[in-house]
Amino acid sequence: MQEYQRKFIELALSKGVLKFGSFVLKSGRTSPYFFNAGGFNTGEDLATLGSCYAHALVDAGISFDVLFGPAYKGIPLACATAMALSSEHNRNVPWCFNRKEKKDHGEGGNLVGAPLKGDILLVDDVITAGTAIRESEALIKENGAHFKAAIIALNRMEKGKGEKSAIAEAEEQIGIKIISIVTFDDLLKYIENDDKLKEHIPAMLKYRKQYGA
Ligand code: OMP
Repeated sequence: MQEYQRKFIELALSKGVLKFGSFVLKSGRTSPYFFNAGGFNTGEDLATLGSCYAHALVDAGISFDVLFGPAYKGIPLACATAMALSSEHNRNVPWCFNRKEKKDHGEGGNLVGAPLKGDILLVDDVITAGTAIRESEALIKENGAHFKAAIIALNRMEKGKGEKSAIAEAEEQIGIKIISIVTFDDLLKYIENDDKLKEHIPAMLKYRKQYGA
């Protein structure tokens, strides 16, 4: 595991973003863990988070023209990533976001920031069934841009509608590459080496057996 991945998991645990217990997901599955990105709620959290997204992006070696943060949760994530790419990797990339409600005065439209043009990289927190990402796909297409890739914080590595992972299904159907800061397996590796968290391993393994892809 890379240093930024360890740092990310530690921040998520210390902020209660990553919790163990019993949680009903949007899919109806009952999961032994939950990731709530909204808990990264201070300036320092956001700076660390942006740095982790930027590291993962640079590691993946993906080229793109514009970072896109889908409303609402993706907005601070794309902003923090753009700032970290500039301050830590000397890459000054344009970024933009959408608003959910259309504005008919002032500058109009539902996009704010840089023009949504060229190869788009979407920044978001989690993809489970891929519902949210498909809405962004439509918006990107409407604007004549090319949806190239997405980066998320956590890849839960779960089955989608069939036997393949939801991520693989979304990658195939939308024709994009999806990368993540950490995966379910990274998380498992981390908790295996943590005396306090070890107790959650059986439930995590059981869940992976049932829903893992
Ligand atoms: P999709 O739009 O189906 O891809 O699901 C993404 C959503 O799952 C997120 O926006 C959350 O509402 C929710 N979610 C989490 O945020 N964290 C998790 O660990 C699991 C879920 C989930 O419900 O699957």
